[in-house]
Amino acid sequence: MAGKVEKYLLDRIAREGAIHMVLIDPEVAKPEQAAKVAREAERQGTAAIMVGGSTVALVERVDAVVKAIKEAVGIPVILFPNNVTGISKYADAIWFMSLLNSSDPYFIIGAQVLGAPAVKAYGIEPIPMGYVIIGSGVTAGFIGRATPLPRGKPELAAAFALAAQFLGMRFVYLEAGSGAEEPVSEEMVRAVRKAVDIPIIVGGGIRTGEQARRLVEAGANIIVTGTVIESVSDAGRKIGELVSAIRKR
Ligand code: 1GP
Repeated sequence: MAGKVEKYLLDRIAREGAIHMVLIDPEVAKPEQAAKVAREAERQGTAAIMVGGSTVALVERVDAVVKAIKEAVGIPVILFPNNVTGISKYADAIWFMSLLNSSDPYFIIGAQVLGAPAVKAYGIEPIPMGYVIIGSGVTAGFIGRATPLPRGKPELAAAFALAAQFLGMRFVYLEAGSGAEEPVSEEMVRAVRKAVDIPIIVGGGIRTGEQARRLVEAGANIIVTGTVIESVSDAGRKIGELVSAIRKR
């Protein structure tokens, strides 16, 4: 059953066609910086803030960043966990995700089993999502022991996404890896769009409004950016560029 945050996302996707999310890595951003970026993001029309990173080891850091963001903005905070250490009780929701192309069962179902009782006890809304790593996969691919999908094989991504949908996952995430040189190809997004009805999340290596717009035109519903927001001096301006590029005109 879809919860409050999921309904909110679906509603915004239905109204706006595609939405933007900022990813904040609690190992990079201090709580006050995270709050500042989140405030700018909300002002520019970003739909939600995701908190997570491939190597998060201390839940205290996740807690501090999530708390600071919650105090600063009204848009939901969704956890994007690398492991059980990514679960903060202060978040609204969690991408309850399985790294479908991992070669290690821990990242497919092991961490999920360990984390599920905490998600329930804290009352965090789980949103089931299939996660697929493409290309080099950067740190996420290495840590998650992924066998990354070749960039030039859109039909493989389509088959993974279809399997995710058939397994009951309600979102699919095509991940090029944080800081990837290139985002997932438009051709791949188009093939996945043809194959599935569930919303498609695309992230990794997206740096410009133009790239985001093209991915949305190919069929992406949620565009996630992290690195580019960390690297520019005017985060508000960059977020504004991304949000306005993907809004339905
Ligand atoms: C990483 O897809 C996200 O998991 C965002 O990637 O940091 O490259 O924007 P970037």
